[in-house]
Parts: sequence; C-alpha cells; structure tokens
Amino acid sequence: MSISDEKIPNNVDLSSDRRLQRALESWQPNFISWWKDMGPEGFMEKDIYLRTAISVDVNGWAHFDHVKMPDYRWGIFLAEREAEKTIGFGDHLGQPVWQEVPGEHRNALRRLIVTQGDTEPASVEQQRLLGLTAPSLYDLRNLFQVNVEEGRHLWAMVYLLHTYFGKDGREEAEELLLRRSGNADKPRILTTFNEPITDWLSFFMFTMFTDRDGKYQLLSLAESGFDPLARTCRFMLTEEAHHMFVGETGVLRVVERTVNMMKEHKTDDVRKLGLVPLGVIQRYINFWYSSSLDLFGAEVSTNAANFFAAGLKGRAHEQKEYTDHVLGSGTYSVEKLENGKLVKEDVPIRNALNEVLRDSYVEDNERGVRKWNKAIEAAGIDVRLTLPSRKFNRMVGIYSGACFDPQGNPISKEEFAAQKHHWLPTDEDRAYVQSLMQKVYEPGKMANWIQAPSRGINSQPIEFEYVKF
Ligand code: BYC
Ligand code: FE
Ligand code: FE
Repeated sequence: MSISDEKIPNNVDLSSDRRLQRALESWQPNFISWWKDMGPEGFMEKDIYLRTAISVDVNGWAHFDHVKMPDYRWGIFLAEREAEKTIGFGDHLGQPVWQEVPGEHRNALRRLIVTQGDTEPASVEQQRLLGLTAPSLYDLRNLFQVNVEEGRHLWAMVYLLHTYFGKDGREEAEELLLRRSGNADKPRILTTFNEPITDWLSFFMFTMFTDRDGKYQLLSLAESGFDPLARTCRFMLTEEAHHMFVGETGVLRVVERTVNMMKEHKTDDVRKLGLVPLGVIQRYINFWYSSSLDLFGAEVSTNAANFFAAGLKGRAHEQKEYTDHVLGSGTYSVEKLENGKLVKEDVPIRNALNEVLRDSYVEDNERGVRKWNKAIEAAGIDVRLTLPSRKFNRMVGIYSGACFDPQGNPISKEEFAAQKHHWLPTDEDRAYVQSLMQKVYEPGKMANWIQAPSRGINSQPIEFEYVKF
C-alpha cells in the first residue's frame, strides 16, 4: 500500500517527502483499525452527508458529500505560511519563528502536542455509542461530522510528531492509539476525556464546554513560535466552530422543547411529558462546565509561565488583543483559600496565564448561556440557567482541595455532601435522561425531548436524508 495525495489530501507536499510517507504508511493501518474498533458503533457502512476538507482555500475546506466514514479522507492541512514571521511573545520576542523544533524546548513541545493529540481520539471513544440513540438524522450526521474531524485532528498532531520528533515522535504517535478513554490501566491524559458520554444531553454539554476548551487551547497554540504547530492549530480552529455550534444549539433545542411544552401544558412536571427538566439541565451544566474548567490547568502554574517564556504557548488572540507581549513584570490577582477564608493574592502574571486563558473561556460561555435564557424568558418561565462559580467542584488547581457551593462560597465537606444532589447529576437524573434516549432515524422527525433545529446543514432542508440507511 502506498499513501498518495489522493488518499490523504494535504498541503504539506507529502508526495515528495519519502520519510514522512513511510512513517504515515506504517501508522495509518493502526489508525484505521483503531477507528473500526473505537469509532462510531454500527455506522461504518452507512453513507453520511459529511463535510471534508480537501484544501485550505475558501472553496476547498468545506466540501459536502455522502461518504462512508472509513472512506473519509483524513487530510493534513496547515494554514498558509506567512513570510518573515517572528515569534510574537515571551523571551524570544521578535526572533524568526522556528521551522524546526528548537532543542532546548523539545520536551515541552512534544508534551503539548501529545496532550493536545490525546484528547482527539479520546472524544471519539467517549461518543462511540451515541449513534445508536440519535434523536434525528440531522443530529446523527452532526455527531459523525464531529467524530471524523476529531479523527483528523489526531492526524494533524501525528503529522507533527512524525515530521519533527523522529523516533520518539513515532512512539508517541503509536501510544495515542493505545490509550483508551475511561480505561483504568491506560487512561487518556486529561480527566474530562475519561468521563463517559452515553446520552445526548452529555454530548451537547461536552461540545459546548469541552470543545470550547479546545478552541481556547488551540487559539493559544496558534500563536506558537513553533510555526508548524501554529499553522496546524489555526486550520483546526476552522472546524472547531461547528463542534461548538452543535453543543450550543443542541442544549438550546432541549431547553426550547422543555419550556415550550411547560407553557403549552401549564405544568412544571415535565417528566410526565417525557422531557428534560430545567433542573437536570442545570446539573449537567454544573458538571461539564466545572470539569472543563479543570482542563485549563492550575491557576498558578510554572508550566504555563515556562511555555509563555519559551514562546511555545501564548494567550488567545495574543497579537490582536494585547500590547505587552513580554509580561516581564505585572501581576494578576488570584483568590486563594487560607484557613477557610478567601483572600486575594497577587502573583506574577506569567504564572497566572492558565487563569488568563480561563477568563476568556468563561466570558465566551456566558454569551451562550444568555441565549439559552432568552429562550426560557420568551416562553414566560422565570427560571434562569447559570454557570457555577469557577471554584465549584474543581479537581485541578487551588480550589481542588476544598468545597464550594455553586455561588463560590466555601463550605464544609459535610455540607457539600448533603447538597450535592441539588448541584450535580444524580444517578437518578442520569437514568432518567438515558431512558429518553430512543433512536429516531426517519428523515425530518425528532425525538420528543428535543426541538427541531431552525435550519439544516449546508442549506439542505431539515428532512434531508443526512444518513442513508
Ligand atoms: N486532568 O501546571 P499545571 C480539545 C496536570 S481540548 C488531569 O496546571 P499546565 C478537545 C498537568 O498535566 C484541548 N491532569 O498544568 C476538546 C500537570 O502534570 P505534571 C486540549 C491535569 O501544564 C473536545 C499537573 O496537572 N489541549 O482539543 O499548566 C474534543 C499540573 O498542572 C489536568 C490542551 O490541553 C486535567 N484536567 O496546564 C476533542 C493543550 N490539568 O506536570 C478535543 C495542551 C492539568 O504535574 N496542554 N493536569 O505531571 C496544555 O497546554 C497543558 O498541558 C494544560 C495543563 C493546559 C492541559
Ligand atoms: Fe479537535
Ligand atoms: Fe472539537
């Protein structure tokens, strides 16, 4: 078997790089076998209406057609190279960007790329059974679109490992196919990517909150002084927007359906109607949002300071939104818990960059929650959904050892345990949501618990045959 430009659409001149071709040729069969084992269950032979990137220009990156998932062309694309580009932040500010891995930053870079790469197949593993209970063909197609693109993002990181990291890069690329989400012996690296996603409400929460962590991590890596990484991440971001669209509008449609029926039937007891109660939606938000906050790392982090100093990982929109790109002085105020009390402490700003990135993320989520609340308001219901405080339910960082309520007040362990069922999904919530998950595969039809989307994909009607049986 040989790998051609036809099979792997790319803009990295793959056909003239024999060494890279050989590396990818040996990795690809393992990827396909991983995809068949761990990818979407039950749909490998179906024709799915998918968007495939076949080049980076405006006409090529969104090519729509019915394809079978194993025949999806996993392309390797980097955003176009800019002439005379210089490192945009940190201690090497103004020096030419690196086209090869700088020796002194090799380990840190490899670690960032491996951590990023690990999340992509992890999410596919987490979502592998959802197709069996899809609420509509429209949603089924969106799930698979997200899955193949996360598969492509894995390819993107493997390309970097194979091209720039030699033997240990190839070993890391193999490992990316060996770890398994939720597996006790070989788990995925970051916690959120080991949480099960067995119902569609969780899927929408994950694509809203966890894919959005992806957006911010990619934005900060898109600023990297290691140019191949920056360009790879910039192109991945074009696809990421759709994943967050699926999450934000998915939750919106569940909310709309619930509140519209509450209004129509003049009742709060939506379980009788087979719908998801707003209280359950709030608990799912609390869980997935707090877990995704952990993905930004500790509030005070020397790793973050070192990544910035080295020019490896900047802030989101580093060039557009900031003027001081060195951050040699200056502090950031962090709220810490000391003897049960919250106290403010100024830390050197470079050490607080995980928190700076988390700030942008929080703001972005607030915008989405406002849209959900508009739908509730429009139905004349007074409940409002909220994001819990960023101190709530944290497992990473300075708030992880203590307990907080969703408003961010410190509370005792006992009080947390006593209130937990109001704040986080209970076994009963999960079982109820799971009981609603019944497949609907008839074009244009929706499961009872979710509103139809306002429009179809790529100007197709909602009743389009997005998946052919
Ligand atoms: N779970 O100094 P700290 C996406 C570890 S999502 C478990 O705060 P740092 C996607 C950490 O490794 C985006 N462990 O860490 C979304 C460190 O370990 P060591 C993925 C965690 O390095 C949906 C220790 O705790 N991309 O693309 O400043 C679908 C101390 O941590 C966690 C990236 O993450 C956790 N949540 O920040 C598909 C970008 N958090 O050194 C895809 C690359 C921290 O003590 N990664 N730890 O052994 C990074 O930039 C950084 O590694 C992190 C952590 C931001 C993750
Ligand atoms: Fe991704
Ligand atoms: Fe994504």
